Amino acid sequence: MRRSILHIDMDAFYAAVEQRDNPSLRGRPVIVGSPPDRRGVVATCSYEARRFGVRSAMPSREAFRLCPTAVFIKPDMQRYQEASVRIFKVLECFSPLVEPISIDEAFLDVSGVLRLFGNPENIASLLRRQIRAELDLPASVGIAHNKFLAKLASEKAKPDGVFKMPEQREQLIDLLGRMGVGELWGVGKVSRRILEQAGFLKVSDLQRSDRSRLVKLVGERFAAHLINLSFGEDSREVELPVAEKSISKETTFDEDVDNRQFLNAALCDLCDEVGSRLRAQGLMAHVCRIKIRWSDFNTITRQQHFLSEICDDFSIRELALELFSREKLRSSVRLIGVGVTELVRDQDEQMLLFQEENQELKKREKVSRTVDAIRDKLGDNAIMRGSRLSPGD
Ligand code: DCP
Ligand code: MG
Repeated sequence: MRRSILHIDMDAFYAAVEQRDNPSLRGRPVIVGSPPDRRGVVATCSYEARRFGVRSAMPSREAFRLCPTAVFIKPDMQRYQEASVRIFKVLECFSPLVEPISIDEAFLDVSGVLRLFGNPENIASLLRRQIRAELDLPASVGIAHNKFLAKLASEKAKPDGVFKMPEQREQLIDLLGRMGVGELWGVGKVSRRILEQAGFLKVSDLQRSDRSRLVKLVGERFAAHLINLSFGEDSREVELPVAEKSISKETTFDEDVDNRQFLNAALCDLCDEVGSRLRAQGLMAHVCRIKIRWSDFNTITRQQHFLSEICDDFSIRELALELFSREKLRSSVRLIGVGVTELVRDQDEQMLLFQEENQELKKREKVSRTVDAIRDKLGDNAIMRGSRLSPGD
């Protein structure tokens, strides 16, 4: 049985919240992000500003050059977060299977509620109407039988619309075929360049490709991934959010410690434990946090995002040690701890496979998993990892 999947994504989310709360901004180009006279980037902008070529992640200075009449607004995350919580409450009225993807985006599997609410088009329109009524914000919804296609559909639905992917196979293949390879899930800048240089410009080039040639170019797994996507196939399921909010481990010393080398080593051990729990649960983490309790019981925490989601020990060590190195040892340390938060399921691994920056990460993950396996078999002390930060060191 085919599933019915909706992908919902709010339109120009931060900017829409600003326009809602300040009517004088409606209908005008609004840019949320750094001010134009500072270094920093655009978080998002209203569709009025997009007409001038302004985009997310563009330097604010450049945005100002493209659209000098725009109103620049500093982000107010708390208000966006509040709106997000209310949006997810609405989504949960329609299906128990809601997978949050970001602050303004989610997948819904509505296969089980069709009898209750009608067909997916009907659910999409009810849902958009309810978000409008309760939050006064525009949302777009894509409908399809899998996640990949539903996400493409919501892009086509924007702004403030609904789009359903064609059900007929020929029509679907034709629609996909006209897309650029860079629009496929998991194709980043690097893989796009490699594909294009080899003559794979459009998705139709992948559909028609000789499989072995593609395998030679990008490897077995990524080739399979690309071919599946080029025919609109994607077997990922809508998954509920990860229940566990964080994984952490701390240690209190028998006597307070002021030797940084000793503390670094203790921190590394904790990182490895956190890493192996993360992997054992099939999770990836976005944020690393350390905790230090000084001898006077004062306690601080410091945290930072990883460059991308990770689940290997080396990345945790690297960031934890860096966070720790920024702290002066004002007094001796009573307790030290490390944790990871903003956890997600380790399900997007193919997506990372082929991007250069991720090859090192993959290597780190492989080494970490090998160590897990050996420790499982032979006990925790079977391998000492020492203080290496990278498998190649
Ligand atoms: N965001 C950000 N930096 C980015 C991209 C996005 O801070 N590089 C923030 C601002 C967006 C929000 O996340 O409002 C949601 O991201 P989307 O990619 O969904 O973008 P928008 O909702 O703003 O616009 P769209 O209508 O294209 O979805
Ligand atoms: Mg959005």
